[in-house]
Amino acid sequence: MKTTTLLVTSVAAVMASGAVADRVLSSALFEAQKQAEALVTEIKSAFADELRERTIELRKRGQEPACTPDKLVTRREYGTLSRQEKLDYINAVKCLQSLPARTPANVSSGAKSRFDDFVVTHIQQTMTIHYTGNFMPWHRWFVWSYENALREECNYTGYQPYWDWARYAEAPQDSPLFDGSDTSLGGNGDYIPHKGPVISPPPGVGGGDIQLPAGVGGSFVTTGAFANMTVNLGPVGGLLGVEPGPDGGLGYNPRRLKRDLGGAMNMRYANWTTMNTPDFDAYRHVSEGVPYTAEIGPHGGIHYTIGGDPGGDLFTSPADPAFWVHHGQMDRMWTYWQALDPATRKAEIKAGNYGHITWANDPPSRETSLSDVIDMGYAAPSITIGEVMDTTSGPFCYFYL
Ligand SMILES: *[C@@H]1O[C@H](CO)[C@@H](O)[C@H](O)[C@H]1NC(C)=O
Ligand SMILES: *[C@@H]1O[C@H](CO)[C@@H](O)[C@H](O)[C@H]1NC(C)=O
Ligand SMILES: *[C@@H]1O[C@H](CO)[C@@H](O)[C@H](O)[C@H]1NC(C)=O
Ligand SMILES: *[C@@H]1O[C@H](CO)[C@@H](O)[C@H](O)[C@H]1NC(C)=O
Ligand SMILES: [Cu+2]
Repeated sequence: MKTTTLLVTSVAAVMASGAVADRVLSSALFEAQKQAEALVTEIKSAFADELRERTIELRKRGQEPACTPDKLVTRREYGTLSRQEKLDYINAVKCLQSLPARTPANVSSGAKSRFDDFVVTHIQQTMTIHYTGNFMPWHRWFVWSYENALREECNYTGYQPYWDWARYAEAPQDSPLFDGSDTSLGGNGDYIPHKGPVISPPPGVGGGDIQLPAGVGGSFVTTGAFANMTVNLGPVGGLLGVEPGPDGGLGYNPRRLKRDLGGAMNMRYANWTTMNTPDFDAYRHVSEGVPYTAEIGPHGGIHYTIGGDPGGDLFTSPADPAFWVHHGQMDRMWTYWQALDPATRKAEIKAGNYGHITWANDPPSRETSLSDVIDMGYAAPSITIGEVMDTTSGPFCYFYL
């Protein structure tokens, strides 16, 4: 993997040119993206070798592995799907939004659909699944469970697509994901003059208010496949000036989807620097930044790039269909980073102050363990962290193109 290490360094070097004048920024970004793609090619080939060797090794010992190269499925970038594949995905999400909720009304009276079951699970656990040791595995299982519901309950035959942030960083609103066409996941919000969001710590969490850059939308999504979509749950909090909905956000609060996509936030936070980190602690701190400082990493940066309501709400964000392609990319990054050193990184969960069961270890708590349960509530079955560390074993057999 020596060549890969070299390449990672040069990707970071090109990315570091983000401070140059706007005029040349485009070509620097283009170069960075090209180098990132070269890195991905190397990771994929190393990954394929590893899976093939592991399969041969296990068969020699008389075992038949559940995940073999011929059974491996791939998740793809949304923009690379065919028109029909995009429509199939959109229709499956709409199907999930039309199936009845499994969450009892006395748990969440706002949960009206199977789609909402996932939102409830996220709202209820927000404070114990972010800046905690379970963050990456929890969201991996969350996205897989959603993909599985689309397939099992809505006859979707594809796989969860992802959003390659850096690919469209200058204008995500014009990307195939959000361009407002009938194959987009809904367009940007209609433009209204506005200031960017101010993120504000939830009760009990340290840090101050942070002003973020504005996007070029801000109001209702009125175009594309999710035009005028109804959001049932939330808001809960995280943004200054947002009042919680009924029952702390779990009550019924129908309103129209808003977004505030734009290049400013995306350009500031979307890059591949995570690939260059030596251990999970460093990876997590680059990916998620430090809460309630301006360094919110690509994870937070892209959540606020979607912005609006519920996209800008830390708790309710999965109620925007864009959440799922963002977290697809989050999982893709982690999967690639793991593939750079599989033996260590598929076993690694220690992450300094982000490796505990409380938000940034505040208040201090024990370290997260591989045997800890990932609880999906009414959305899907639960599992342990140890079972989801590898996308090619346990319940999984997938990789990213
Ligand atoms: C909701 O109602 C069911 C019975 O309908 C009951 O078993 C359950 O304990 C209730 N849950 C809550 C959170 O009140
Ligand atoms: C999925 O396909 C099965 C078998 O054809 C059918 O019975 C079911 O209604 C379909 N489900 C949905 C949500 O379309
Ligand atoms: C969405 O709502 C807007 C404003 O009310 C309306 O002009 C538009 O036709 C609606 N679009 C769809 C697809 O319903
Ligand atoms: C990548 O983005 C992060 C914010 O997400 C930023 O702190 C970092 O400096 C960027 N790295 C490069 C090399 O531009
Ligand atoms: Cu989350």
